[in-house]
Formats: sequence, C-alpha cells, structure tokens
Amino acid sequence: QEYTLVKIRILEPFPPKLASLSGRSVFLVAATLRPETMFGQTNCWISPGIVYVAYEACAGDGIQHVFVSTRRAARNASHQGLTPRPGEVDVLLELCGTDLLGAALHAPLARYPKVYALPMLTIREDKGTGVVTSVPSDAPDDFAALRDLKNKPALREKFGIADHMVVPFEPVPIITVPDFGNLSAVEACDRFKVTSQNDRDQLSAAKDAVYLKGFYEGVMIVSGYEGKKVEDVKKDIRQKMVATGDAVLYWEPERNIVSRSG
Ligand code: ZZB
Repeated sequence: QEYTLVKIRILEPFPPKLASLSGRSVFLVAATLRPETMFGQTNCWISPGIVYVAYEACAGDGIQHVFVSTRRAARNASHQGLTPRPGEVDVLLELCGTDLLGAALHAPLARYPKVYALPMLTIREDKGTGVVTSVPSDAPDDFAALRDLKNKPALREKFGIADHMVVPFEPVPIITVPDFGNLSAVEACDRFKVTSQNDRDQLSAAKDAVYLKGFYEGVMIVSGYEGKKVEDVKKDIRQKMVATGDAVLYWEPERNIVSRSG
C-alpha cells in the first residue's frame, strides 16, 4: 500500500516534552491515501494511548528534519531512505500521545493557517504512522471524532484541550460527491446515524458509502482544481506536495495489507 506522508509542522513554542528540539523543523507525519483532501484539514489526530518517537529524518531534499510517528513506522521509513542511515532510526525522544495533544501545527494546503493536535481514541497502532490527519468534510471517522470534542466539554477537559483548539474548526467543502453533496462525510454520518466516534459499525458503513464514491465520482470544488475529477488530480496533488517538500511517499509492508482487510 502506497501512502502519502503529509508533513504537519509543529509550531514553536513546542510542548514541554519536545523542548529539547526547539529550533529544529519537527513534523508529525500523517499517512493518507487521500492527498487531494488536504485542503480540508482541520486538525491532526493523535492517540493518547500510543507511544510515539521523534527521530532524525531526511526527506529527499537533503535537509534534515525530525519526524514523529510510531516506532514501527519509523523503522519502515528507515528502509525507504527517509532516515540518514538506511535501516537505522536515531530516536531523539520517546513520547506519549498525551505529550503531543494541544500542540499548535501548520498543515500544508489547509485553509486554516494554524490547527491543533487533538485526541482520537480509535487510531490503530499497526497501520500507517499512528498520526492521522483530519478531514471531517470527507472522512466520517474524522467528522465523528471532531463532533465528539465539540459537543463534549468533559472530553476536552480530560485531555487538556482548550476551546479555541476545537470550536472554530468546521468541515471545509472541498469535494462534491453525487448524492452526498459538498460535505459527504457529514451527510454519511447523518444517513448512517453515527452518534459518536465509538459507533464503529455505523462508521464503517458510512466510510464504505463515501470512500469509493468519493474517489471515482468526486469532483473538486477547491479553487485551482474546480470541476476536476478526484481521480484525475490525486496524483498531481501528491506530486506537487512531494515537490514542495510538504510530503514524502511511504509504503506499508505486505503484512499490514493483510491485517487491514482482515
Ligand atoms: C485523510 C483522509 C481523507 C482519509 C478522507 C480518509 C478519507 P484505509 O483505507 O482503511 O486504510 N488512517 C491512516 N492511518 C490510520 C490509523 N493508524 N488508524 C486509523 N485511521 C488511519 O484508511 C486509510 C485512511 O485512514 C487514511 O486516509 C487516514 O485518513 C486514516 F476523506 O487521510 B485518510 C472515507 C475516507 N476518507
């Protein structure tokens, strides 16, 4: 499976646990199959229960950065030329998800200039990087989790998330999907009666309903790409992000493809 790793920059001042990295370019790297949806990012999801590592990375352009992902993903990345020495991961810091929550971020292509690292409880540790970028307009899981945080002050409090990190962020219309409109994930969550991010069966049905339809029948409404079909611009947008240094390519080994569908 070929993912796009989107480089989401952590803004200074860094969270206390990352203070030793101050002055460096540090990125949460989110694995996505939908690079054309990056215009709709509203936040980045981190699991409070997952352990992450910050490690030395080189993103093709020779410039040395720090990436943050699960250790498993860091190891995979090290075999794909994304660390200075092939197969080796120089771990700078080990972090709990909670150390990253509330961090201010810059997400490439996003309409919101500043977004935040927020908690998602359903992130899988064995898939991608454990960092998930949030596109609530087109991903039902993201819409459900963002709505949970908006509707439940107690949930925000539990994870030390301030109101201004959540309240101003609304799904951004970026793609129109026949029969689902401009905010396909919102419509799908409504149709499949998703009440929270824990409604796994409803969410799975909602995701199935919009995933393929969004890919094959979705039409961009983002300025610059208006009227173009998703399947015709996906590669182009990915290549542009790679060229500008906003993303790198990342493959997931075979084993995970099996567990993904199983
Ligand atoms: C942005 C995005 C926009 C995504 C969208 C989806 C959608 P799949 O096909 O099941 O493999 N993701 C990535 N890693 C994880 C993880 N560790 N745990 C939970 N979710 C993860 O799903 C791949 C998608 O699942 C990725 O693409 C990522 O979210 C999320 F409009 O990135 B996506 C209808 C889906 N739409």
